[in-house]
Amino acid sequence: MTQSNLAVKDDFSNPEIHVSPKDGKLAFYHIVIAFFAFLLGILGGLLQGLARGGLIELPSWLTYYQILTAHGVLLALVFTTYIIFGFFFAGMSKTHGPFSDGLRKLGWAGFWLTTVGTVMAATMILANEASVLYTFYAPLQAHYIFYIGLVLFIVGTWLAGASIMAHYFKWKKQNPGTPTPLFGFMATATIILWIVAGLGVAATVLGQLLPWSLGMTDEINVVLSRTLFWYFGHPLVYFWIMPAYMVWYLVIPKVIGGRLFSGSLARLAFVLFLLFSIPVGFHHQLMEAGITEFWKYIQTILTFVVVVPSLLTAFSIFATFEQTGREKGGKGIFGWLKKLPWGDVRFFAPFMGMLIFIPAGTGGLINASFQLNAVIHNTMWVVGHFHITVGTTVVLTFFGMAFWLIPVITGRRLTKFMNRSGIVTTWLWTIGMMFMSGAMHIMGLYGAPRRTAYTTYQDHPQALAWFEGIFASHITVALGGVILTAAGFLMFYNFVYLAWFAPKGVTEFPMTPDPDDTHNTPAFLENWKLWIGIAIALILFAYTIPIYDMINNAPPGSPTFNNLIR
Ligand code: HAS
Ligand code: CU
Repeated sequence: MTQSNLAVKDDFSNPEIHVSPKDGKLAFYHIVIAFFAFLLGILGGLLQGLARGGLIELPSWLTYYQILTAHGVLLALVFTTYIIFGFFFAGMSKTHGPFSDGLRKLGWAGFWLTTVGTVMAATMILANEASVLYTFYAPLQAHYIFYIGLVLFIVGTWLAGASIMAHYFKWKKQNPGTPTPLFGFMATATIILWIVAGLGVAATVLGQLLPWSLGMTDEINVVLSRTLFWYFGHPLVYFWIMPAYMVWYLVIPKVIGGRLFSGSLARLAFVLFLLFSIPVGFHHQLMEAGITEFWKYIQTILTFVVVVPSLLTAFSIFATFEQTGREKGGKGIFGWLKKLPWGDVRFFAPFMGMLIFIPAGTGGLINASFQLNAVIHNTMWVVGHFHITVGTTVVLTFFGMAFWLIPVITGRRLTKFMNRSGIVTTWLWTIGMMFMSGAMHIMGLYGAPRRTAYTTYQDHPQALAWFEGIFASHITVALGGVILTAAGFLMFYNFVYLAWFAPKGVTEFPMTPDPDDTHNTPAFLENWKLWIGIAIALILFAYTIPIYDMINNAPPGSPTFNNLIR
């Protein structure tokens, strides 16, 4: 960083301690892959929205399920994972100092392994040899290269995760008796969650799907493979939301010129996520045979427990907003709201994400309620639910983050023009999602199934109605999809500009200092052995007997069913 760069000032610059350039490079590579996956992913979304609404016909060499798989894998798995690790590497470098050469190399090894896995899986999807959707449910079968790709992807993220955790624990060892920086604490909780969850994918892929796709077995235990998938699949959604919460807890207070309400509460929330996010996968299988109602009931209760840390988060962030707004002179019940920096994309995009998470999280509570799950399971409602949770709350938070993180690591400036472009992107994304996800929710209540290509079910009146409503039809979904695609293109442009074309300079890495209550943080919150132990105990409690039953009382296995691909 040169003196002349430091002299360039605008609203967002702040010559503070920076991410070390070598760590920044590792973070940057992650973010580049994330946004290219994003671009391809949204193109898939557009095609599939138009095709499902009957507005276009796909060419014979491209199938609906192939695009659906590409869309889900590229956005839900690739975009999220890469941007999260990019954020973690940069944030750890900023808050815990530069990585040692050894640990950085481990991070790179993880990056390359994950990338090789991604390329293998993506190639098979493009070749129409793996149109198994992002949940890769058996008995749909993919090419064995797809499964090997998945394993490499997971193991690669474990290596990257190990590098981050080792960096954190090194700090902890060097500073005995001191509470660790919140960023490292939260990143570590998220990574432990991810590693423990990934064991489920490793188990089903290595123990079931891979041997089966290699022809070593003819049949597969479907309920077992789905259970192992959801053992991973639910913590997966927390792996997405926890880094978004990290932005809310650690970045937003700084951006709005305030301080975090409470550090201990934030730590407690993350410990609760670690404990209760995993033993809850059955809430995705409430309508499935082969799991007794008792175990569904237990996991449903645990699901309602894992809502608590999200409510703690809502409280903390709301309190931070009010505290800051009042400190800045906001009066009356809501006067403090006016003091928030509405014109700053670093705040505005995540804020829209938070706002939408209120109905989105409420939808989650509906899903988790057994009787209501019977109404919405396997309908478009669920697709609506995940487009406003991960597709809006998480994605808008990551958009907001990109506007400072990318220029920080590329040594550029976030300009006012880019800030405005970000605000427009946020509005477009939100409006597109209102149409699309709103229509999906309503159509789901009218019985429109998910995971289906264009069909009118032989012109059945009920199915035809799904194409007619003004506010709730496949046409509305497609319209929302077009607006979303426009927003997505704009975001990709923002990314390219911030990465390679913005003026050189210094952009602030907004990171709130650990709050005043940090020295009062109860020491047991830092006791990782205790939390990992309890997490494992809860998992064993919730899963041992049902999995034992699935294996020992298994019905005949299912033969391969692949008519989606052909
Ligand atoms: Fe979910 C299905 C239950 C949260 C993602 N979910 C899915 C699927 C995905 C997904 C991808 O029980 C589909 C998987 C598939 O392909 O089949 N979900 C829940 C519950 C929660 C929940 C109970 N989901 C999420 C999050 C996701 C996500 C987060 C991604 C990031 N979900 C389900 C169930 C299913 C399901 C069933 C299966 C359905 C089926 O049958 O297939 C809870 O964690 C939600 C708790 C959150 C809240 C909201 C708190 C509000 C906050 C915002 C505060 C706002 C502020 C601003 C501070 C209760 C934190 C205020 C300021 C102002 C000025 C107003
Ligand atoms: Cu879930």
